[in-house]
Amino acid sequence: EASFEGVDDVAMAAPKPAPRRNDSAALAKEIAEKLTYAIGKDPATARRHDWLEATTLAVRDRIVDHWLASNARNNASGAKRVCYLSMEFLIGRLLRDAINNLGLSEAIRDALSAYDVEIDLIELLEPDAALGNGGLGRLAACFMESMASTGVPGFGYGIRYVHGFFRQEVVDGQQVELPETWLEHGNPWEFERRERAFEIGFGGKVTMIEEAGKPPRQVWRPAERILAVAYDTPIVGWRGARVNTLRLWSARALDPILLDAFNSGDHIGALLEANRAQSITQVLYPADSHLAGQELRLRQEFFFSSASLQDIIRHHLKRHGDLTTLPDKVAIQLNDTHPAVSVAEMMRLLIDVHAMGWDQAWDITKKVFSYTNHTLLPEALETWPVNLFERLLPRQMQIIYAINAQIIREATQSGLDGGKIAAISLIDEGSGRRVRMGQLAFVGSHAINGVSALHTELMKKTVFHNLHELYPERIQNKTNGVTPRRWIMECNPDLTALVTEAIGPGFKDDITKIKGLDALATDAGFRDKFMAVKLRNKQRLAKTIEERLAISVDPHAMFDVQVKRIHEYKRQFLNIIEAVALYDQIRSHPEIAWQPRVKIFAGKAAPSYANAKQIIHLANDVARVINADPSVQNLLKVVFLPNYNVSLAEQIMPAADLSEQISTAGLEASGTGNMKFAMNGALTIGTLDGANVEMLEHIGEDNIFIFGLTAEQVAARRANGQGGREIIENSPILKGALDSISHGVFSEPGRYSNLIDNLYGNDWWMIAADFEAYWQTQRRLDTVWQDPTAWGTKAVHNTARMAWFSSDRSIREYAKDIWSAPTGA
Ligand code: Z16
Repeated sequence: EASFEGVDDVAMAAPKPAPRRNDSAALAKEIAEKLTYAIGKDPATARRHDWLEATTLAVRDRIVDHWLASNARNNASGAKRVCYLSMEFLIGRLLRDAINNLGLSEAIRDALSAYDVEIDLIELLEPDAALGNGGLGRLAACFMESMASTGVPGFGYGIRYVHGFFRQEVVDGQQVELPETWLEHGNPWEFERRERAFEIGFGGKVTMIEEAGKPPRQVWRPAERILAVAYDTPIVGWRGARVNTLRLWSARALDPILLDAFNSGDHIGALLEANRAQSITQVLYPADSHLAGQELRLRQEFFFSSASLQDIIRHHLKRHGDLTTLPDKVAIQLNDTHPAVSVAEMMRLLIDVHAMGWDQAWDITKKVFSYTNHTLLPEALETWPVNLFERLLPRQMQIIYAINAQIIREATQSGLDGGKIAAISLIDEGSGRRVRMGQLAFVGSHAINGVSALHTELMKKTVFHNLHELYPERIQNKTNGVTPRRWIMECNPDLTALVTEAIGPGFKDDITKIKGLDALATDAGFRDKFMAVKLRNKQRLAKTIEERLAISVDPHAMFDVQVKRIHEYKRQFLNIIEAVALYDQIRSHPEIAWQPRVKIFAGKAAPSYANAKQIIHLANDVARVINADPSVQNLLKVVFLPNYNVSLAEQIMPAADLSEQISTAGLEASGTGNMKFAMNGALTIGTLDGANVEMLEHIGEDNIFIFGLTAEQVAARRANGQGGREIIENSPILKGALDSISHGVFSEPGRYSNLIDNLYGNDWWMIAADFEAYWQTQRRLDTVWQDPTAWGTKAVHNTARMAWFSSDRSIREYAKDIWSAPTGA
């Protein structure tokens, strides 16, 4: 080991940093010093980028003070740590988050204005850290912030992708993917820990070693070894009270250049080896709720799992000397099955490396791990071919077989019949032998959770039906949440100021106090101010739409928004069909009091998901035609905003009037965008799916617009294989809309025949089945929109009643029910 230790090893007696002054004059001086001595510029020649970097470094110094103090406190108290293993952390920008949580917003604004620099402009230059696909990755980011805010000693572990989620452009109406390069200008938030590095093996053989006087043991000799190097990013909690660590692993060749090969003249061969190693952490797989299936993906999963576990074990041995106490000191949360190989790798480390017996190792493993499931979609459940697994991870494969044998024994003893035993097996013998990662994560964990009440109940009935019967106490629910710091305070400063003026600042420390707004929903003065904030946010979004797409939209129209990954089950197609139907109806019934709407879409399709790409194409085709038609000019516009990401979401959420959460019931595990919209005062039109069900309970049925088939009805209809033809033929509005799409009103005829044929055929996603209910509910919303008092009252109730969906609440539940970890409050 190198001489310099990482921050988590700071001695208990770390020197107290000199208290820093946080007034604007002191900050102005420090920023200027950073500009001069860290960047080498003076204020006269500095570009905006230089100011961003100087400001970031001045803020970062304050974070580091708190960080070292938090780590020293962790070490002194020996409190249980929570390690959150996630293949994705969809963080977005960090500067505003850090400034807000440190309470420096005003001081930094004033400090920079002394140099004529606007913080609002320079912070836009920070690239998004887009190390995730969507909901799952953003949930991990919200959880990191909430752990720091609620006083949980949390450690995020993941992958430092050089290229995050791809950048999306729309060319001729179609998605084009471009590489994302967030590290291009360096990353001031990360600290490379060169000394914190572990070897990760792949391939090779397992041999049995027998030494005199010792029990025989298995030794894995990998054919290939790669180094995992840690990069740490501090995560600041509310009021800077605690700063936790996000540790991301980067792959490096063990020998950067194979000297033998290099010296013997094979320069290229020597460098190829290094490239091969580094390729593991080059790029994020852009598939959400869909199995990637490539060997490189399995390598990524094992790479970061093994590095994280080795780090956790190293730390524990150093502090506590003995691995039998591991479950008292560490909880490891598996964010989906992506890190599920950790169960087998933990067993290998305990047994092969640390000489523990099987039973004790298995007991410790189950106590340490817990697993969150995020989807029931069969196409998203991870399985790996046994022969691939065996070739890449031969020892882990042996261990999985041994775990399987033990589970099958337990199942047999408990009297489960043969069919049920096949269903719980870790090996799927059906379509070529495959390892089922969900089963592995389940049996290796003491707690398994779903992410909304409905989803958890469906887990018990479907994917984990038989394992639930065998271990009925293991499954529990932990409904998702989102951090109110980023998703109210930072993204909606005008709303934050208004709420502060109305009920005082207490909600910033305790979001449940925002309930105080409920009484003001019927106060005309407050409601007007609330809707005035909404209008200003809409004006800002209208400006962005104008700048990016040259489409002018009226900020007084209803902003009807669906932003999320593009997926058939999320049913953007249903929304587009409704737009087309509305377009037809407005033109054929000009006498009706149609309410002006702007339908806003954004989201990325997985590059290999043809139907999702078609949906993007259709949205853009429909937008082009409708926006150019003078006969509906003031009543309907359709907008597809390219490159949806966290930063764009921060602009969109506060500017929405209507939030579209219209997935086929039973298929959206939770949703989290639904929560962000409602907190910012949008009304929801949605199905009884995921967390919408619980939002209905909290917000009340007068303030949310629920429609469509229930999960049970969807399952029944699917079982009947009814299809959509009869429904379409009996619904002139739906039929008319589908005909306009087919007959070439928006494109050459036939471009979308595949999408349309699917509706007539099996209507798998229940678009035809739910259309009428959706259409009627939209028209009900038109009526409410006509009455600003009614709409405003409901909007205020939404903001007032969403506090339960704070990720602070989720984290406190995990800490209490799953991790047995301390929270500060
Ligand atoms: C993902 O974002 C989600 C599920 C999944 O299997 C894979 C990915 Cl990348 C989402 C769910 O679709 C969504 O309902 C949920 O709110 C989110 O995970 C967080 O739990």
